Amino acid sequence: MTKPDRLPAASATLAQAARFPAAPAMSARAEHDRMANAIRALAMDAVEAAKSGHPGLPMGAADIATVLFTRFLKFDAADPAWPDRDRFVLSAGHGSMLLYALFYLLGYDKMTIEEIKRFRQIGSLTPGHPEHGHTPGVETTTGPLGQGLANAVGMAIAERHLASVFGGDLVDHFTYVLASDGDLMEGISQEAIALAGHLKLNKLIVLYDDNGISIDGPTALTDSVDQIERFKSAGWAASRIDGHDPAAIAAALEAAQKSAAPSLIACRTTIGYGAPHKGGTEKAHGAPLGADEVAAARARLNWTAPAFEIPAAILSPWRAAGERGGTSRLAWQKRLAALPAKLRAEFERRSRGELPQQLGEAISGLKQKLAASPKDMATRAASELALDALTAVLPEMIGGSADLTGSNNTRAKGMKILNATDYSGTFIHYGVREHGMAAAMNGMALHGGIIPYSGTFLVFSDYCRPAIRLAALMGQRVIHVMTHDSIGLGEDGPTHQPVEHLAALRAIPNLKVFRPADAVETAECWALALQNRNGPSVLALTRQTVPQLRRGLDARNLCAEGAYELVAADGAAVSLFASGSEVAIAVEAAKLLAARGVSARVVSVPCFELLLALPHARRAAIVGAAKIKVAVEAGIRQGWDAIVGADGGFVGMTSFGASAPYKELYRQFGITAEKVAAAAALAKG
Ligand SMILES: Cc1ncc(C[n+]2csc(CCOP(=O)(O)OP(=O)(O)O)c2C)c(N)n1
Repeated sequence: MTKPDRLPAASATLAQAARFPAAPAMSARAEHDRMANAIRALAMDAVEAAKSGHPGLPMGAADIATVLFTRFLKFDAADPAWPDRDRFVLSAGHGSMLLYALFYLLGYDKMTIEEIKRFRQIGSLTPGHPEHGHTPGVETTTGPLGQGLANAVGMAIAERHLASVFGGDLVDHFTYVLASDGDLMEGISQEAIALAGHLKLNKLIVLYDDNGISIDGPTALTDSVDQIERFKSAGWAASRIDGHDPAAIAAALEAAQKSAAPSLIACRTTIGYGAPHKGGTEKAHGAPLGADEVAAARARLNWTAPAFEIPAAILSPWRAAGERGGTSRLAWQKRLAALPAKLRAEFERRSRGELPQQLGEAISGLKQKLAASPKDMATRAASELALDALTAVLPEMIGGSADLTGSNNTRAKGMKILNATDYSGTFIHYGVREHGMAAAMNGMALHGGIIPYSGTFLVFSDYCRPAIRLAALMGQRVIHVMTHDSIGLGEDGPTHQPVEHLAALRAIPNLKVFRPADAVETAECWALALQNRNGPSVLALTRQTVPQLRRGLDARNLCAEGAYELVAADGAAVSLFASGSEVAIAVEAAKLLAARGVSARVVSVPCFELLLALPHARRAAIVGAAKIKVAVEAGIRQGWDAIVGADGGFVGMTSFGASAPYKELYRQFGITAEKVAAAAALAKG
């Protein structure tokens, strides 16, 4: 059954007749064609004006988008952030003009025709690829192919989970994706579809723009995968239709909405549909069509309006479609208002991404326990302790691991598994799918109502990196627990021992990399990661036991400034800086130096980004005035110069590690208190 908010465009048009100039009577098909051609015209015009961009996808997918947005998608142009809207992810972000044209036609407030004319220009709402947080209505930043599809899996997980927690009256929406050949060629797509099929995310509907063309030419050059069979084998419902036939598109969408499995609709389309010479070829993919071809396409499409002009008779049904969901939204708001006050407040708190008050108590309770009975333990184990306390008061935390649960210590006490038979769980076994996990987490965070955290080895941050980068770009709170953070993992050897990873992660703007030294710092870093609302965090944690260095109780979060003096020394001649497991080595080195009559202080540096963001004077005070500075970290030096200076000493790694018990490795690679003391003696003051 068609839901009330999924009225055919023609009926919606009637409802709006009073507000827009009357449209001449025309058949539903003719109206559909004209509406779809409006997308095509805007895409051609904007790309032409920008002298760059991708007209092919918007022109090819215009029919799909028209049917979806005018008849199926639950949304309200007046409130692009309405929590229970259907999500639409344009995974093939190069086709951004499809979204911008839709937003303009549907009447999204900020998307004026001026913005369309400024496609790809500085400060416009129409950047080259869709950017979440920049353009209202863009659900996720896309461009790196495959990511959007995997984000959508996370959104669909979030929807099922929140529906099971808050009920279908409050959370009940579909997640739609438009994916291209490139999206489906990327490896991440396999992780994403396998996970979605396994979790039976039946409200996830992927429309595949099956045009058989990519940049180098026909996809037959490189690909012979049967996508229908591929998706079916992953547990999806999959069908193929003519992507230019509105009736077929609608029928497939109706079937997909009723499916018990996620759905793939492979829509056979012609890239650059309407362009008589370049359409159907790679020439329509990523360059302006050129004045002659645009003129020929206008003629072919029977589009007579001047550039950037949409006739009122065509704009009218589009604008009506933009308002179609208004009633649904109001009804939803009423249902929200009618909820018991406590439940409503909790839903609203979670939707806003606000942390509960109990967070502070949970962290201070843990710190009190650790002060009362100090514990030497691996920081991964300390993280589990923290998670036991945190997940008890933050039900929005959804944890997981990429098949390393026991090693990452990410499943806290009492956490139920989220699976296809029970979406109310809060722990996800992602399988050996680090990239898919990281991208799905982005989707959960973007959906709202959830704080996702993961688990894998730090060395596999490389497998997550493209998604972490996008989380940073989008300012999303996702938290990656990455254990086995150095040669300290020992016998697994150099394949598993991160060396360059801390530096590589610290290079990503807006990502916070925490490397706590002991159980107390781990609790503090967890609090900071949760409070880091506008960006992702990585917690780099040890496999091996480290001593509890913070013995007294300090109510303040000493990690909040990124670094602090752990061991003071009167008139220190030397400052030793270290992170994580090497802080204890620095403390031992300070003792050696003291025994030799050299006064040395120790600064623990759990987070570069927080330290380097401090006002200069504060940072200088923490770094201190000692002439000799030495840093120690079981990774490469890169990045430390910002703290110790180019002339400062450094004890760490300059090569890959090796396979051996970890204490031997520290000796072998010279990361010892003795070497740190020696480096202090050598360092220039
Ligand atoms: C991860 C990644 N690799 C490469 C690119 C560059 N790129 C943009 S579009 C595209 C492929 C285009 O083919 P398709 O996905 O079929 O899109 P269509 O030509 O149908 O628009 C490529 C390789 C990218 N955006 N992301």
